Amino acid sequence: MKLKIAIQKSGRLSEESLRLLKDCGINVNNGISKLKTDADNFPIEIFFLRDDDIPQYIEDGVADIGIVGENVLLEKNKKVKIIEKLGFGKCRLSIALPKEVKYNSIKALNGKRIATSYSTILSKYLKEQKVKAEIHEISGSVEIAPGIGLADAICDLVSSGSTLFSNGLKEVEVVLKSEAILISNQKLRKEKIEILNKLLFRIKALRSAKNNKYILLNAPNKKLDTICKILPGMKSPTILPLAEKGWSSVHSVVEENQFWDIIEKLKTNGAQGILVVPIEKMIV
Ligand code: PRT
Ligand code: ZN
Repeated sequence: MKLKIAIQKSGRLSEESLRLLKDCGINVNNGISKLKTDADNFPIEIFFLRDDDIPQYIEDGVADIGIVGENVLLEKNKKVKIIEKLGFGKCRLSIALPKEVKYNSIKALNGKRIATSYSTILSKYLKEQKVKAEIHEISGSVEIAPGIGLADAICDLVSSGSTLFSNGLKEVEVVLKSEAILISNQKLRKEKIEILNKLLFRIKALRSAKNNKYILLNAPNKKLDTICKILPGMKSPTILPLAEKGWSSVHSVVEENQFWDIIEKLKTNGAQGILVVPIEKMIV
């Protein structure tokens, strides 16, 4: 029994989707030159598809799980289960206007023509915002629509903003924030759920590792109590005596977002020779 995973064949999510599998210790055979492949050390089969097709394949059970942008899933509106946000492929779906057009509030979009490839998401958003605009569905190069007189505004994905900028457009509303997500068929068999859980265990270990750092420092023994209180750690810090009398080495794990606060407190409380090391995998 193998778990079938669908990932994007070639595009912005391809490389990171494959890297995620690799970081989970899965040796993918061949790579994306084929339609599908497998792994020699994990019961998984990998399908390489266009991202737009992935939600449908998963709803139908052709693939069991898949990686797509939330934007694609919401647009396609298929019946699948969202398992996990993956932290890459981050972007936003935004409405943009030619930069010289005045814009005070969303009401300014009433009666306007908006070009987009995301008509489902956009029409839902406009309805919520009580705006009546005309949606012009186009499949690509949305950013040129105002320039050629096809529309007054666009609704498209933005990451750095440079595409908007170089087309003389300004971002005025964020409709959706998106990132790559792991989705699954709603009725996976028990054996497949077991494989999925194994994969999720590994994905979570990677994420914990990314959000945490291993920290080593030296401290005078008389300060150890204070220093241990500053360090949250997984359980409690490890303390090893140094060759120099009266000093110890303290090892612990700190969260990335508390990191600078903790380092400052450690320093003011006598810690020296602080080393911070990335963690590759972390099982809590
Ligand atoms: O061939 P296939 O159909 O599989 O690929 P695709 O061309 O439809 O998708 P692709 O590879 O462009 O994007 C795949 C997914 O990556 C999207 O569904 C998003 O979830 C995510 N993503 C993240 C982005 C961007 N960032 C992004 N910037 N998708 C597209 N863009 C485009 C955007 O459409 C615009 O043209 O990049 C341009 C804007 O980028 P900036 O940096 O200039 O703002
Ligand atoms: Zn696509």
